[in-house]
Amino acid sequence: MKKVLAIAGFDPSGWAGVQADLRTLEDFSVMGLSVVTSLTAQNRRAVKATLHIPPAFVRKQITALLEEFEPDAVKIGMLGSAGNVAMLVRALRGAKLRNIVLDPVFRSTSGMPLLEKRGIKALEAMFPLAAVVTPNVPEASIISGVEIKSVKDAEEAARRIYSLGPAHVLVKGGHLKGAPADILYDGSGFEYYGGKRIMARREVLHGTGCVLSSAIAAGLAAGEPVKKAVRDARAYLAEVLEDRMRRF
Ligand code: PXL
Repeated sequence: MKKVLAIAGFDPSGWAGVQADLRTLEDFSVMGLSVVTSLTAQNRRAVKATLHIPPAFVRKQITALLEEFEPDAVKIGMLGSAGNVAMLVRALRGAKLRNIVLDPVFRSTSGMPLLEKRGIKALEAMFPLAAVVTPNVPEASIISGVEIKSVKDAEEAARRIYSLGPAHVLVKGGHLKGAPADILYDGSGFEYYGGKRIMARREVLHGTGCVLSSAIAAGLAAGEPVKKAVRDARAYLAEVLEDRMRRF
């Protein structure tokens, strides 16, 4: 069985963070391993507080898992502190982990910082290790310095983020007006993923970035190329959202 290591925060609602990651990985029939970087107190509407796990303890979680398991892919989400970012860059390099999907989580929709300011800058050292980075529009703006109002702006942001070293950049267009378009850049061309906008309550949309990046990691673990892993992950997320709207 293929294995994916998810390194992310803990959300007590279970809709985001490592619990969402594990549920997604289970749906893709891959074994999920998870390391918690930060505890949050939140419901689906707002994050009330965070408690970042000290880097030395996050490292112990990773070391313990790598002693027994060899992950086929890694999903990285909320990291909390600059110290966690720096530690993880060293750990990823040292363990020669591959198929790294980096979701740069900076802030909750409700406005709570999920990564310290210094951590945002430090995260750039992780980009060259990533098979794909998956910023949404606000995150892509912060990383690239491009104010994104259109798909053209998103393309420029993707080019600039690519220059920081990841093999692929997926800018998720959900925050843009109009029909949502995600764009994937591999240094030579763009792949466009369109679709109809799924009109869901904010609660139902909570944690969608976590689900998408885990689903991409599951595809990479199974040996899929990034383009196909992204296509399959988006189809899976659409199914998850339809199901959530029916049931929750
Ligand atoms: O979706 C961003 C996110 C990621 N990880 C954790 C979160 C959130 C948003 O609240 O709590 C743990």
